[in-house]
Amino acid sequence: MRLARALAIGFTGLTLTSLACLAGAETTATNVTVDIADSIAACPGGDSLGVVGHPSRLRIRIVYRDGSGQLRTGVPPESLWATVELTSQTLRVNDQGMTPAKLIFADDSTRAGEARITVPSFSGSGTAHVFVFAGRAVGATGLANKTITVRTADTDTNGIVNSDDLTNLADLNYNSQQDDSGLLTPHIDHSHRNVLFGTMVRRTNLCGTCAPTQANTIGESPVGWSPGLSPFCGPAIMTGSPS
Ligand SMILES: [Ca+2]
Repeated sequence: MRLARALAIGFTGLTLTSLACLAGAETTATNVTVDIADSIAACPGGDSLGVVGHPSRLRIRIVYRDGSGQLRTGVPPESLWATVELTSQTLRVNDQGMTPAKLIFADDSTRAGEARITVPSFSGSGTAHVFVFAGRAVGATGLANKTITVRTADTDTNGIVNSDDLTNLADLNYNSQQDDSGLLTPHIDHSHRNVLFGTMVRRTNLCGTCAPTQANTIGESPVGWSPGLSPFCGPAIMTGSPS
């Protein structure tokens, strides 16, 4: 068995949390490429309106490389996150990311360098400022930011599409014409409560079924508070050489 280095894993209070103590300072904006979707045409139920060239969800694609330019696998989702700050009173983010802005984590660890952050449900229409970060919530590295436009079939922002939303319906297909009612009607009764948020995979790189002291298990060293007094840190057994 190769036991190489211990990586501090973050806790908040007494609960394992999504905030990791990164080992080293490998997270810098120069190592990361970020693509943020724009001009979104959305249903609050996360369904697609089928408008070509206009995504139905806010998807943020991140490509993460190490200091040598190699694609990194296994960067945990709790180390890649975004916030969405609304810049229009008529736009809402449903169930996540509302004011004050909440952290929206990556769907999963990086695979071949790539991870994605998804915001699946909006209501209303307008603009928002998207910020993408790497690292801990306090002192995180800003990777990218962008102002995006979002238009949805939920005109009155009550979280569900109904016939009332035909009044003052937004230009959902971005063609500057009032020809959008046909895009709304297939989504009647679609609600933000239909959306599955997050991911069904694990939110950690640790192995829950491995024997103790094996790679990717929690180590035996004492735990303690980090110097910043925010995360509660413990050891994890990792493979590879120290860096
Ligand atoms: Ca239109």
